[in-house]
Amino acid sequence: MATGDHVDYYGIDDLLSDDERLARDTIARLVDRELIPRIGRAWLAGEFPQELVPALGALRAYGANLPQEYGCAGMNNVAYGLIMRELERGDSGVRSFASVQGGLVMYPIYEFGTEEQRRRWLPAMAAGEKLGCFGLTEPTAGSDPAAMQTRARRRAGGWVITGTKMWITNGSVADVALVWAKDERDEIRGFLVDPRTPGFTVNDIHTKASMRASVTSELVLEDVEVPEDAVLPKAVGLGAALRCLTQARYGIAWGAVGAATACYEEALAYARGRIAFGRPIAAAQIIQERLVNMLTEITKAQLLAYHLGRLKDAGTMRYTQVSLAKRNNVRAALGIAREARAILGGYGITLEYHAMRHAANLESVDTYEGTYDVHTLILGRDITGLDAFGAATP
Ligand code: TGC
Ligand code: FAD
Repeated sequence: MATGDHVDYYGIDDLLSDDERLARDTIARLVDRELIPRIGRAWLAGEFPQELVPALGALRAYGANLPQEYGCAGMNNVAYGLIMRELERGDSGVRSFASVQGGLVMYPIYEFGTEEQRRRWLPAMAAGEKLGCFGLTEPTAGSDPAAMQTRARRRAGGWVITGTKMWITNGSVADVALVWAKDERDEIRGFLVDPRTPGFTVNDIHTKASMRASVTSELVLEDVEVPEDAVLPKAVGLGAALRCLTQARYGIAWGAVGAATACYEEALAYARGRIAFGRPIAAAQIIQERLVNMLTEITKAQLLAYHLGRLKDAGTMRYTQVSLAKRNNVRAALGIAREARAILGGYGITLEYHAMRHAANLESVDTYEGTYDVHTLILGRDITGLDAFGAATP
């Protein structure tokens, strides 16, 4: 299916450039042919569809909004968002993989790294030849990353890092881990760590009932020695880590629209064909109301993502605006996935259909990259000027 055929009640397609449509349709074709037919089985088996990694690299889908001089696609942020949307129409785990690779590892290398670090990593990561993970969260510090306990101590010629990172997407497939740690002055800094370094252990988390087609790991660092050139020189302070999150959250705001689209379209098609009480269930007022509510939420989410993209391309986007879109679009998609599951009746709980898988995945998306509550408090602080997070409340 060409993606121009997907739900677009307000004609947002007309606002896109040819290049943006091309980026969208190229990824959409891959998702339709290579991902959707096999994702249910991979998800059930708890397998990340690794075979897509080089294909997405060949299409320059990783870090697609970074410059061409580093082997990236050099697209604008709307095109990048459309790529995230199409990937998540397939599966949130696959979008997650690409978000982490591009938004959480390539972006900080580009933004905070040396020219040598950029040249070493970005072309290979854009091609999918090298993979990255981003270690910020810890077992006892998720919403409040400033409370991290991982430490980096200076030694002659480099640093020694000790700590544990939890829930790390791409952990065991990564060639490089961006690990955030506090230095001796309690300053948070970012380090590019080779997972093969002695003292670095990766344990995959196998008990997930969500994001099953994504690799999620614990990273344990016990006196891991890294050279001086492992540090990202401009990644200093919590603000640097949070700037990376803004990139990934931006992609999630778009991605959630993809998952919601898949669920809505599946439910609409099913409702038209499913006969109950002698007529299609789509003829029932309650089903129509549900579908209309889903369509309305998708349309609102599409408009938020689209305009956020234009703001980002204009260089005026604020991170609080990203919070609003991430919070709204993910929660809306979660509601749409649950409604779609209900319209599908008993069939809706199987993996032959997609709604249940999307709903289960979206539980993670609602939590990671700042929970719904955390984004409420970020926005609450922005509009009231009062901090409701914790002890620092004035
Ligand atoms: P706070 O005072 O708010 O911030 C410190 C400095 O950073 C600035 N800032 C940001 N800058 C850019 N983007 C953002 N999103 C920013 N948020 C804050 C802020 O202006 C400040 O600058 P300055 O110059 O005044 O120093 O620090 P806080 O400790 O009060 O932070 C609280 C809070 C809740 C905002 C923050 O810690 C937070 O966002 N918590 C949620 C943690 C989170 O989202 N973790 C995600 C881990 S990665 C992940 O989940 C990957 S999932 C896979 C995938 O992405 O697909
Ligand atoms: P907590 O912070 O303990 O929150 C628990 C609950 O308390 C939540 O409902 C939260 O909203 C609420 N809460 C917390 N503080 C407040 C407050 N002040 N007021 C009101 N309510 C509050 N992290 C990475 O660093 N890299 C990754 O690649 C990564 N990938 C992930 C992949 C998956 C599948 C998942 C599930 C998580 C991933 N994470 C990753 C971690 C994710 O970012 C965290 O789970 C998230 O930030 C929440 O932290 P937490 O789990 O510690 O929950």
